[in-house]
Amino acid sequence: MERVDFRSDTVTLPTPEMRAAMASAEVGDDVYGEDPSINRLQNLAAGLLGKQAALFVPSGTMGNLASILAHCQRGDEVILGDQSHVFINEAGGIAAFGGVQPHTLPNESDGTLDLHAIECAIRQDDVHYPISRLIVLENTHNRCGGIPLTLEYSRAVGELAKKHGLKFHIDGARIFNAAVKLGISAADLAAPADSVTFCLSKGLCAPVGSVICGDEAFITRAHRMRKALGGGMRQAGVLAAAGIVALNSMIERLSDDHRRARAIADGLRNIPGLSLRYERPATNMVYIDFTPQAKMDASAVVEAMREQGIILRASGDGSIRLVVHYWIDDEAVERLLSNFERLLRG
Ligand code: TLP
Repeated sequence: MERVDFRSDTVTLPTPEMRAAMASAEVGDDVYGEDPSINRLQNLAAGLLGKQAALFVPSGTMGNLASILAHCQRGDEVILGDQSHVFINEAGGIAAFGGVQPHTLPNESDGTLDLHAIECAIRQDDVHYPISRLIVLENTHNRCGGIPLTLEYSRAVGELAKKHGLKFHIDGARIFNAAVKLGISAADLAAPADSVTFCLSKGLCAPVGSVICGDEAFITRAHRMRKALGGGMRQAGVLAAAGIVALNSMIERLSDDHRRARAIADGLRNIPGLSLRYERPATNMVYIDFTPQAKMDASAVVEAMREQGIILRASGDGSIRLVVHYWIDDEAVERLLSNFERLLRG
């Protein structure tokens, strides 16, 4: 029985084309800046995101951390969403390693932060207060259903940041999902921000790595932070080679993942005991809650599905997030739906 894994798009395995590129990648010592594949990936990424420069890092978490450390000093404050990955899922790194204080605002259900609330959160120049230095947004927003933040909203935040002399970073782990969904370029979406991190190892299928993009001076500082965090790698061109394939051939097809996520939502909508947290998935994620009338709860469903080779994960709050990616085809969607029907209706 073929195993299909809906836990995350982080589970994606490299494609055969990526494996071939990795096997034949030209490499050198990247700490000396001498890895031709990494240099090629960084140039390609900077061009796609419309920024002056880029830096390859081992993970999205390190990308966000190195970026925030490059923007902030100890004691500075960063304004970000209370549902953001940086705040919830990055082990408190900005506080632990940077002495940076998170100032959280409630994420609206569409992943945005209220503009007026951001403005009110910016500290006055007073010795009692930390210095407001940075705004961080997430696009697409993972915990808000994988929703893309619009260009208009990103521009409004960019203008607000400028007006108050703050920096603006986008955790764009899935910024290409957002760009494909909105039908605009990732460069347009990134333009209002000073820096953006995006991941190669999620929907784009590369085995390892993320890229930070920004202007030359920012990337120089982020480079130093990456070294301090132990993220200076040597012949990592074998990884960058897969990333180049990802950027050249895996972006446009993300719309297939979005179509399949919608098909999953359509199939689950009328199953008794389930409720969709977001009626129409915008990108590649479907969040489902279980009502008290459900025949089984989330963890029982996860166990029963595993016996059928369908790998899911229940969250602590009793919901399940289903994530669609390159290795989920139409047949996998059908299998998932028929098993939900069997378990909860049958
Ligand atoms: N997200 C993972 C888990 O950590 C929750 C997932 O399965 O979705 N920003 C965003 C918005 C992310 O969703 C993630 C990973 C990251 C950053 C971190 O990327 P990695 O895992 O490469 O450190």
